[in-house]
Amino acid sequence: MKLLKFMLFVISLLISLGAYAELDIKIENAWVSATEEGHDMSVAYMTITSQEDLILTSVTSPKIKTIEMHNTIVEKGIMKMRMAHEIKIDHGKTFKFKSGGSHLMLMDFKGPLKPGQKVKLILHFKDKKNQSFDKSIDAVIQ
Ligand SMILES: [Cu+2]
Repeated sequence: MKLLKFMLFVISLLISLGAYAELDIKIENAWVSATEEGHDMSVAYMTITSQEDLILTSVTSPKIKTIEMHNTIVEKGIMKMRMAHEIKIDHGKTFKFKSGGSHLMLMDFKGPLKPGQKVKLILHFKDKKNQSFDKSIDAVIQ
C-alpha cells in the first residue's frame, strides 16, 4: 500500500513537471490577416514569451506552403523587409511579431483566408543546448 502511494506521488510529480515545462513558453495573440479569393500573400503576428533563451528557426503550416520570417529595417528613410533565418527570443522578455516590425510572411497558399477561421502554425525552436522542439498554435484569421 505504501509503495502504491509512493508510485502515485511520483506519477503526479512527473505530470506536474510536464505541465510546468509546457508553461515555459507562451505564445499569445496569434493572428493572420484575412485575404480575398485569388490572393496568395498574407502576414501573421503574435507575441512570444519564454523563460529560457530560444532561437526561432522557422515557422511552417500544413495550409501555407511558404512562411518567411521578416524584419523591417529603415534604409535611407525607406522601410524595407529583410528575411531572417533565425530570430532570438531572449528569456523573460516578450518578443512581438507586429505591424511595422518583425512579422511572418505567408505565401503560396490556395483559397481565401476567411475571417473567424484558424490557421495552424508550427513554430520550430532551438534551445541553448541546441535541442529542437516544436510548438503548434492556432492563429485566428481576422
Ligand atoms: Cu515581409
